[in-house]
Amino acid sequence: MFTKILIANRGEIALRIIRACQELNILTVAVYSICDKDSLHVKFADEAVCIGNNPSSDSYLNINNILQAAINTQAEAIHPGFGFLSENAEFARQCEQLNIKFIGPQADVINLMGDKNNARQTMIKAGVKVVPGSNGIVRNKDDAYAQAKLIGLPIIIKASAGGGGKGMRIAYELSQVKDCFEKAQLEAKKAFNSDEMYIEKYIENPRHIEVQVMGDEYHNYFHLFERECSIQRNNQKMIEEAPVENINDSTKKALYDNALKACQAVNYTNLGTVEFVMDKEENFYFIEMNTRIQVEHPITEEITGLDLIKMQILIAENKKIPFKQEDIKCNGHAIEMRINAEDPKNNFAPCPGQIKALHFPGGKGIRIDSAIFQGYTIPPYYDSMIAKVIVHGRDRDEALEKAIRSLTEIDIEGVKTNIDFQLDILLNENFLDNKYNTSFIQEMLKEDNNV
Ligand code: MV4
Repeated sequence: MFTKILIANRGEIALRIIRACQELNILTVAVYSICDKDSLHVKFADEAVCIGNNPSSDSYLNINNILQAAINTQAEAIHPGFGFLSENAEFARQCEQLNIKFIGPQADVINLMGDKNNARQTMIKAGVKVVPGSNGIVRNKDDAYAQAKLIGLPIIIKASAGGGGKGMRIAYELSQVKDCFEKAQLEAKKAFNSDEMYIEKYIENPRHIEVQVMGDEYHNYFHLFERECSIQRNNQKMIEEAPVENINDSTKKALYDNALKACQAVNYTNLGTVEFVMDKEENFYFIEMNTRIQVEHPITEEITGLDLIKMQILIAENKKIPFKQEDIKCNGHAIEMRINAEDPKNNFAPCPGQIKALHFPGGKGIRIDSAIFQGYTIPPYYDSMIAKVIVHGRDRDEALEKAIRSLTEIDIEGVKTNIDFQLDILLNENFLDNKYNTSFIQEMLKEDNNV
């Protein structure tokens, strides 16, 4: 058992992890930047250490300062949350070397999955369904052209060091391929200091469906059903649902089998997410694996009844997962809405500032994961997500009803938010009918402009 864990994060996820630790009787160490000194994660943790100035590169991304804080407070483990250092293999490696348990998979696995081309090649070898595409790295524009001819258009050119949508270019015609490749490669070099590119067949207007997985140190692998994450804008998810109600049971079973195969292929430990794109015919393909706990993990908690942060800690303590796959049942339907301090009328520009008044919704099946309060000032240095509203109902209709009511009850004053925009989505006929894919928001905004 751990007696003390350091949480290398801030905001609602830091609170979420502190709460899980408290229920497990584990002491907590918060870390914070200057502007976060009065925040709730500092207040609720047993100890708190300032790790630097406001820019995340000086604080929440500062490996040395965080490790020093862990050493000074004698923390036995570090939970990285999501974002920041959560998928930094170097950080995980340094933790391993200091004999501080990194709560996540091994550094080698983080490293492997962080290289998206490597991940793809590993999955091909393991027999996981991947998108048809290049067999390894595409070196130059002539190579790209030859590959595009073989694969067939449209294609998507991706940076191996990318993921989450950065450094990607789509070519619909052969004549665009060389130009697209050079632009994508230049972007990748700038953003990731790596010019390694690979190419896939572009699946147009796909659904973005992911499977939550976990594995312990004893080669036991579990899936925790799927999440629909197609409501996104610029690769930022806005609404997620679990489970997916309008795909065949045989498709679901195949998704789980592929996700578990991915885990087995790399001896995956701790929690992870296997991402797929799916077309209208329910053909699905592996695209990436995320080696962290995700923002949208609460919807999986709601449908399974499991505490995923506790599972992460238990697995990190080298404990065997104390149940069987058949014991995990999917109950009802959950929806998460990410509330951001941003202005949908100004291209979703972040809106930091002080919360003047605050009222959160409540009732059965309504959960708020947030670290804001009346008088709190949202700093401009970090991302703009300030709350997650998570609802759970017996079925999708009941969850939708709770979702809409929640967003009508919620009141956040002082900063602009995406709440009304979220309501537009929830009340959209296609959304209500569960007929949507990753192009949903883009199409909704297009229609708006035509009025
Ligand atoms: C794709 C794809 C279609 N075909 N790959 C988006 C995030 C990253 N995890 C991978 N992504 C995609 N990969 C193939 N072969 C569609 C997406 C995708 C997307 C891509 C560019 C811009 C916005 C997007 C939104 C959703 C999905």
